[in-house]
Amino acid sequence: MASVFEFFKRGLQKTTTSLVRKVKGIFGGETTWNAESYEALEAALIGTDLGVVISGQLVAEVKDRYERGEIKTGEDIMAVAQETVLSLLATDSDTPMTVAEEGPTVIMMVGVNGSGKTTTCAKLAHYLMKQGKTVLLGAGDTFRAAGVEQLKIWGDRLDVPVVGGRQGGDAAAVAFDAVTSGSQKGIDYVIIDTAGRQHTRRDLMDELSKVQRIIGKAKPDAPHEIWLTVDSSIGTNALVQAREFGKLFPITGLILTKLDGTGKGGVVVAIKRELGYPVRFVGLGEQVDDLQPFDQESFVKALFTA
Ligand SMILES: Nc1nc2c(ncn2[C@@H]2O[C@H](COP(=O)(O)OP(=O)(O)OP(=O)(O)O)[C@@H](O)[C@H]2O)c(=O)[nH]1
Ligand SMILES: [Mg+2]
Repeated sequence: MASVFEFFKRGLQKTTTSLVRKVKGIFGGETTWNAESYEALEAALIGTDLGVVISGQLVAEVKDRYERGEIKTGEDIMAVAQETVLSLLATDSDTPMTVAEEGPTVIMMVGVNGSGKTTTCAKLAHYLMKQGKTVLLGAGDTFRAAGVEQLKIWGDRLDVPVVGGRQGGDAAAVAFDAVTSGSQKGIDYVIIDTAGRQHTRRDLMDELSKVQRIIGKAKPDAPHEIWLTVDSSIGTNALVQAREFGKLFPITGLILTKLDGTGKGGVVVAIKRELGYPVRFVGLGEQVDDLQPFDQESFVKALFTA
């Protein structure tokens, strides 16, 4: 079983390799460090989508330590980066996930088209089942022709019951039925998939609020968690998406998907720092096992370890 650190290491490979190569290129020779090197370092850090603010703070720290004679190699820089980013994030105290006192805990998955909602519902079901929990999936994407079918295929594969409706049917009704069924069957977790939507579409956002409201009719304390999936490969745009979604919708956590395919893994740090949403899980591939609970320390270490 791979450790959490190894999972992140693998997922962040593209980001880290590219950063390490650049840092070696800048600081590998015998040259003394000057304004030009710092500028190049800042550009390399911004390239990982860590964000301008954090990148700037990091460079200032590196410069300060170099001038005090404390560091002199590219490896030292990575160590400083690791330490500084961890201390910048240290004040974050993530709200733990809310779990139902009685009956199923209901998690609603929301996000823009193609960000990984449906796949994440399946991965999450698998993860919870490995912890000995029972799970039921609600196929609330009645919008897209294959939306319900896609989740049912996952359900069959994982041997998880799926409550689904017709295409074009009422997503809120499906969610209601899923939560009711989960309660009746004594299921631990009900995970509700929803149709992809842009935050700019007010009508679709209203529809999503309705799904949330109707879930509350089926079980008054639900939904317990509303998770936004964001595709980390879009880098800084993921931050914009999370910010805009958060303005319209009470999200309680983030799932950062597709971290495996991107050189922009630093965006996780930027999102945490700027928006403060707890990152619940990260997606590191297309398989059912490729979902990892987020752990800040392992993540930052993996990000800056060559
Ligand atoms: N590499 C990689 N691919 C992923 C990950 N998560 C999802 N995908 C892929 O991204 C594509 C879209 O995933 P879906 O789960 O269908 O996304 P969605 O948000 O449900 O999409 P819509 O329902 O159309 O809005 C699929 O091909 C997934 O296999 C991940 O963590 N890593
Ligand atoms: Mg989907």
